[in-house]
Amino acid sequence: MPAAAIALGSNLGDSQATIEAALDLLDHYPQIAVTRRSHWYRTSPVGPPQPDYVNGCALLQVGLEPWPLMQTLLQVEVQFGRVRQERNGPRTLDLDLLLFDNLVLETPQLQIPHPRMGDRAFVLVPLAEIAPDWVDPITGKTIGELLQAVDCSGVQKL
Ligand code: PH2
Ligand code: MG
Ligand code: MG
Repeated sequence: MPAAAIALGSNLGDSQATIEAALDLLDHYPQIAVTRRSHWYRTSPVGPPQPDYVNGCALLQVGLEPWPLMQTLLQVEVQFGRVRQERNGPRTLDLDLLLFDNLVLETPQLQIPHPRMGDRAFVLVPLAEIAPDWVDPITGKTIGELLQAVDCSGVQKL
């Protein structure tokens, strides 16, 4: 079964409870198994001024193609009250598909690896905890190597 890596984030409501409940819900889908979870981190917001985020990452084994998996993630966001407003603005739940095996996918609806993964410490710190040796198929670097190039000062373990 293919492996996928996802990022979870929230900065509205009870963020930690939301991302934990979202992972539990994903694990109950018959085609999805959550195999690893990172710790949760409090992170400084990137983008417009807004509350701090709680962020983390998880690894999944999936019996779904990338686009159906992405649609499932979007459905779960909506179930947890996600309303799409300002770009990069506050949200109750954000589920981003980061990696899918060693696939590179460039479509208008979905890009894999996630295009901003490599410069976001709030993604790389938790991802390096659970998948330090996963090779980014674009740069050929491991997640651990990508992490060394970013400033992690805004990311604190909860
Ligand atoms: N997500 C964004 C924009 N900015 N900042 C932090 N700290 N964490 C996030 O998850 C985040 C963000 C858009 O998805
Ligand atoms: Mg995001
Ligand atoms: Mg998103």
